[in-house]
Amino acid sequence: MKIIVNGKETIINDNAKNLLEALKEVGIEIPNLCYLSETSIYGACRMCLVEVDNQITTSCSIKPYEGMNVKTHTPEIYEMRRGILELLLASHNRDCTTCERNGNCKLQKYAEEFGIRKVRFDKIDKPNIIDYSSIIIRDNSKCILCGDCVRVCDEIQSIGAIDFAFRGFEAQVMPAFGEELANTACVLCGQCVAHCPTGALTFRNDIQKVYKAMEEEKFVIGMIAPAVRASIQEELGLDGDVVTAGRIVNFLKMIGFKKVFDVSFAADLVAYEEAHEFKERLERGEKLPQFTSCCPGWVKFAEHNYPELLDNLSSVKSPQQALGSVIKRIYAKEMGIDPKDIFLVSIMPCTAKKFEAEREEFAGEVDVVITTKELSQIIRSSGFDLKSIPPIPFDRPYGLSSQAGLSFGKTGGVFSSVLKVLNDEIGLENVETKEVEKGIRITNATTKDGKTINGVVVFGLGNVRKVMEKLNDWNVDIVEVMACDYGCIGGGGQPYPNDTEIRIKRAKILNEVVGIDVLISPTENYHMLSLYENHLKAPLSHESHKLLHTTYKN
Ligand code: HC1
Ligand code: SF4
Repeated sequence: MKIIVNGKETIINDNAKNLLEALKEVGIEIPNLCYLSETSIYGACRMCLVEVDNQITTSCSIKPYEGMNVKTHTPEIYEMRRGILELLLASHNRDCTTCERNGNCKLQKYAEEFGIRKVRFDKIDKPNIIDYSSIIIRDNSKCILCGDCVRVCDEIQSIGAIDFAFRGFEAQVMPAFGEELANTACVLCGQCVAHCPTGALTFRNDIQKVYKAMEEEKFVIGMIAPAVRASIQEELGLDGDVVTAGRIVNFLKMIGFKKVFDVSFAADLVAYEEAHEFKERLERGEKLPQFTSCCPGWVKFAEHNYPELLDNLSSVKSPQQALGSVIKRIYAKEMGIDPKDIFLVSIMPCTAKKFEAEREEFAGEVDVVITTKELSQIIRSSGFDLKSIPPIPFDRPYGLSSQAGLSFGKTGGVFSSVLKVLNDEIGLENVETKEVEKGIRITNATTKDGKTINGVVVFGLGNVRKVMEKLNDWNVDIVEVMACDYGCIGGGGQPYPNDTEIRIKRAKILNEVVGIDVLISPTENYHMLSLYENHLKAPLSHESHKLLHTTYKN
């Protein structure tokens, strides 16, 4: 479609959702604070004002039409945007230097870009009440009422843990009845944090615990999740290939970590164990469909919403907890170290992993979880230039992984790894996948002896509710659930921005990283097989149950 943009004929995408997106595609980024491509349009911030056929209107809420005459940056619009920013800043806690979002806050960025040095309006101090009840921290004095968190939590995650309360100057975002977040159905997915444009929603920063452990001369071990290597370069200016992980391994060693292992190793282990669990359930015809259980946001969601299905969750621990268990109970013994002297630092893209490590079922396995963002803070504050640190391999034996293990970091990775193991062990034919809608995929396969397996891969907890309605119709045997859109690469602990566009880019990077690995299937991971030979005996053995399995209670 042809439109006029700032006096120039411009061809835009006919299918663009709105003018704001159409303009972005032709290289004009319209400022906005409340627009999310994934949710309904709210139109609250008014920053995306443009002039269309001589009328000022919001570009997020108007559909492009043939021949429309658009002006994006007139002096009038510029002044209006400045005015909006000043009004927002007048009622905003401007303690920027000590804010978790210092340096990557959208409001701060616009204040700089629009050259705002003085706010004309009187300062309105909002009550500075901070909710520290969970790992997701809410500070209403930094909230600009854009509603991004409310829409993500409700429309994408179908949880509605937070909403608007009160009116006018009193308006706030909070859980119902002023409850603390810890007492709500929040699953700690961090998607509200990922989409908050300011520091109103952040997550607990645990960096100091790492330094304290080093100071106390603990045997500090790091383990890096698959998805971290697809995003850390966004903050560090690196290329984002597999070398990134090797440089991080070397960096962590240089600052005092004794060993650095790969969570993808444990992903192989989990896929292997989970495939055997599924095979057994299939043979017995019980506890089907089997749901994956590596995503702690999903596990918490199931506990709140589908307690009757908890037995259907795979009893295999997540790779984070499985590796924690192996390190504290097997590695410590082999190395002659008291497990109490080991301090295990898990580096994750996910905020809910902090919660998972603190669940009482997993006590003592992982000592602290830091996110990709926190790792980047450690690297940046150290002054090291990661580009000049040569990559070194992960430590053995828990540093070897297959393509399958690495692919856990994005949607579909766990399911395809389980399929790979099943294919190696019982043989699969006619594997076909189709996308039902964004976030829901169905795969059908047949075993060599003629049994059909129907699998579903789903991301986004709102989509999970839809799948639950279809379990019988689709005759589902196995389901992979990831709470965050596109899987762990979109986790709440990933760098900002953390939107669909960047998640698709991360998935591509992870694919490239995965492609470099020479081992294809978990069954080829010889260090994992040695772990069975020397300690676990066999999948689902008594030993592996003790170390690798758990139960989830309502
Ligand atoms: Fe994930 Fe997992 S894939 S849950 O996203 O199963 O966080 O990356 O580490 O435990 O391996 C996260 C990623 C991660 C676990 C694995
Ligand atoms: Fe909602 Fe997830 Fe934020 Fe909790 S962490 S409030 S569930 S979006």
